Amino acid sequence: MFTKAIVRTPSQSLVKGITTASLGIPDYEKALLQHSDYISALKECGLEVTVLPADDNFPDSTFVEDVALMTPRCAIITNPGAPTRQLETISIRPTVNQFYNTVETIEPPGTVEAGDIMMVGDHYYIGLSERTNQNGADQMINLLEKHQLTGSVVTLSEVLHLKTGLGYLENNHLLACGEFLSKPEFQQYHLLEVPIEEAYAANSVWINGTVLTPKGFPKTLALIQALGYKTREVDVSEFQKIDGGLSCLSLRF
Ligand code: CIR
Repeated sequence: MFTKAIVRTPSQSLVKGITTASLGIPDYEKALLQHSDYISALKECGLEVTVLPADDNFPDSTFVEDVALMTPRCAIITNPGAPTRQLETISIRPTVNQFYNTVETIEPPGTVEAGDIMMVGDHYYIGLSERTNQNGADQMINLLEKHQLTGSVVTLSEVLHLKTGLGYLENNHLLACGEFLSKPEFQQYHLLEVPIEEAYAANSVWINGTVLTPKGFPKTLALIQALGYKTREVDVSEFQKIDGGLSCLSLRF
């Protein structure tokens, strides 16, 4: 169970966030409204939410998930692979320190963005991507093992982050899309195939029995509901325009 979440209000510079999508420029006012509804959804799942102020120096800083990994035993501040995001770690650290006695750090030349990390119980899958390198993944595995947790690497080539294409819904249920459907390491799970036209919805998030899903992906929603989960749709269209998904918008612990 999770009890807390950390989010950061989107900044006006959000419109300059890194993107590979061709969905247009985010509407800032709409993004603020959507972010506020996202916070409501987290609260509905029973989380106490810490809301950090917008930081206009960092267009992507609302995607707090990438700058820290919060485990039940320790927190690990990452070193983002995107050069414009590396200093986001400085402003998240004091907040992480408030909640954890043990805070570890990924050091250069290692890079890790925690959107590349998927937790399944005590095990953490770490995607090797354009943002997370082997050195960073090795450091992450060593730190996890230091705290009696385990990690393993997964290669990926089609998407930004590991969790862009995967969402673990607990109870052995794993949402997967594209290249992840055929990866040997995931065949042990009950794979729920997200249709390629709904690829964005693979990044749905289990929180205390409820699954948050992005609004507008009916096939994936039906797939999740058929398993008996309570669901809550959140419209995050403005974040999708800069490659951000539901999980990226919060640290949950
Ligand atoms: C970026 O490219 O870094 C942001 N525009 C999107 C980050 C999304 N984060 C995530 O998937 N965990």
